Amino acid sequence: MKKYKYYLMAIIGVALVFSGCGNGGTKGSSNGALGSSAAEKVYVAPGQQDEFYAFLSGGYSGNLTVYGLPSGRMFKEIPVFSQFPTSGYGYSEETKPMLNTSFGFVPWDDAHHPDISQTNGELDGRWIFINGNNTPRIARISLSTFETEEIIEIPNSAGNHSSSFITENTEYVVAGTRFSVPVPQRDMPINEYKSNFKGALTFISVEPEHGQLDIKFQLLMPGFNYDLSHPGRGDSHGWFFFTTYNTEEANSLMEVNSSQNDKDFIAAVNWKKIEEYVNSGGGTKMAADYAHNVYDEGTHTGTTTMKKEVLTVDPTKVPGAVFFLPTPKSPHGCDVDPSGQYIIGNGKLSADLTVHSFDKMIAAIDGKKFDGEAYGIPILKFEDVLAGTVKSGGLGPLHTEFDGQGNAYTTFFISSEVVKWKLGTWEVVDRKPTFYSVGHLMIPGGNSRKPFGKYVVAMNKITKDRYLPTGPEMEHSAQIYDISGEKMELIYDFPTHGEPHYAAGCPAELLAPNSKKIYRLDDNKHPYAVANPSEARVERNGKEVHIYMSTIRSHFTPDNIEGIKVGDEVYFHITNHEQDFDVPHGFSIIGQNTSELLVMPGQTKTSIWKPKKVGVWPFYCTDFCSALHQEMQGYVRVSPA
Ligand code: CUK
Ligand code: CUA
Repeated sequence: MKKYKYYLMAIIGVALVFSGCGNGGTKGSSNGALGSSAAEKVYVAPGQQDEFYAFLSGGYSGNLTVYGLPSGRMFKEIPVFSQFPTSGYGYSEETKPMLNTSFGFVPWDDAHHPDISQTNGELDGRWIFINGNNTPRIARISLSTFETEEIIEIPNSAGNHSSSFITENTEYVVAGTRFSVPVPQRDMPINEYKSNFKGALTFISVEPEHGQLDIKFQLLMPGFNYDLSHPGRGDSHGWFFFTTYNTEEANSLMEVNSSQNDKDFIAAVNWKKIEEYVNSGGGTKMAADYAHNVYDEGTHTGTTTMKKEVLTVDPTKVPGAVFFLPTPKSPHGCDVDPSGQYIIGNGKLSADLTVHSFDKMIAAIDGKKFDGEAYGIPILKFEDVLAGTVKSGGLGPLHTEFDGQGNAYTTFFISSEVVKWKLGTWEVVDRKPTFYSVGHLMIPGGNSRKPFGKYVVAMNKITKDRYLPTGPEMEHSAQIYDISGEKMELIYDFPTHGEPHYAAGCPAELLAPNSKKIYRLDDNKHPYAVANPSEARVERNGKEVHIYMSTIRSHFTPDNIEGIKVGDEVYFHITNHEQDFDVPHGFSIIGQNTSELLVMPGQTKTSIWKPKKVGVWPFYCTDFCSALHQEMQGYVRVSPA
């Protein structure tokens, strides 16, 4: 309770100190006063392209947005967990299956942490993964097509927060549960949480060639909250680290009851050891329902498979596989430096950052120097694993990234700043305010062995006066700092979409050359595709009507459709026969409640329409595709049933 009071006092104190920033509308004085050199640094001239891609999670928008660095220009929103009318994602028959879960169709989620695939610990630019927090899911997105190719649901999990971080050869994408829950789920009193609930840490294998996901095993841990995670790399490759809070196992009044222990844990998991155990027949199969949704590029169609079983592992059955590292004050971020030597746990309720040493951890394990156990899992001694403490002088540390030059950058939510400090000496070398209340930060490659330490992007939770007012609801705000010098320099603000929690970035040259420009018509294996406009037709099968429709500038074939009756189920299968890059056609029909379709050249997309009224009803192309776009239209005649 004492600590909680201190925390409140700290917040109030900081609010007073920083009240000059933002709350009072002190124009000009608090905005980091940018000069013309900052303008030059972010200016990307018309027709020129950015140096980096930045992928920002959309938070409760459920999607992923793509920006350029240093310009801060937004290029695209990639729909992942949410329906997206702009492209018909989650509305078209081809993409609806991507949003199936064991709870039914769930067309949104809360997407927090993107991570780019790696080879030998360096970004390889093949895929980007992102987690859905709410209805636990992991998505894999192609960085060639920038489309969601796969979504796998995670059973036995709830609040899929310490996800989706990947091992250094993309062997696994890892998902940890925020909420511990009864496993398997069952009807039981909530206040019997303690020692009965479990926290699942899920290791999902990634097939090396095509990236297909498969749950390899779930480690069923004690009922703590597993907040964030990071892979080991270099020397620590083969390990994975997870911050925990609520080691008190409280089930209500969490802000007080889960903050009692002076230290929670970082859980260190030797996944290679568990992999061996599982490969030699270890683990227990458990009944579990979860959806596995795969989008096939050949047919341009998603399919859902419902899975029935998952392999679980009891950590106490694999000696030497799991240890707890005591870490002060409810740690949030769990970040491993590029060498893999340092594991940084940021206690939310602390001013200091705790840095653990991987080598010391191994030495302590080898020497069996334990300080008791929790549910059969050995606890290492804090002093034995501590590499150093960063006396930050900030409040509310959350996340840390690295520049590859021996520096770390940590965000402080309460004191609204990014603090730069040195690995090894633990001294603070610079600090810059953020506007305001920063969550994560991102350096391209900052989550790998080879960061590109030129810029850091701070993602701020509170926007206040940074932009022209748009009413009570503001978009969130990100800021770009030049970190190429000794001191950080704030060079740009840009608004973001949804709530970016984390982001991932990479050099443009890694992705741009491999970016797919067009789907080839010859490769289109969609069952309702037509190879050319002359094959367009209407087929009736009972009450189902299938319209095989072609689009090419500037007409639909067929464009006058008769013989449809009220009560029919009409499928418009639209194939785009354009052969030129970036010439989509759209399709929409009056009264349609399933959004329009956007069909890229070489693709086929399907929309269902259930006519309710007799009449002659227009449809039209929704994407301005040629000078005769407004001529791109047609009619459907609907007769009485
Ligand atoms: S996060 Cu998800 S609550 Cu600090 Cu990674 Cu924002
Ligand atoms: Cu096709 Cu407008």
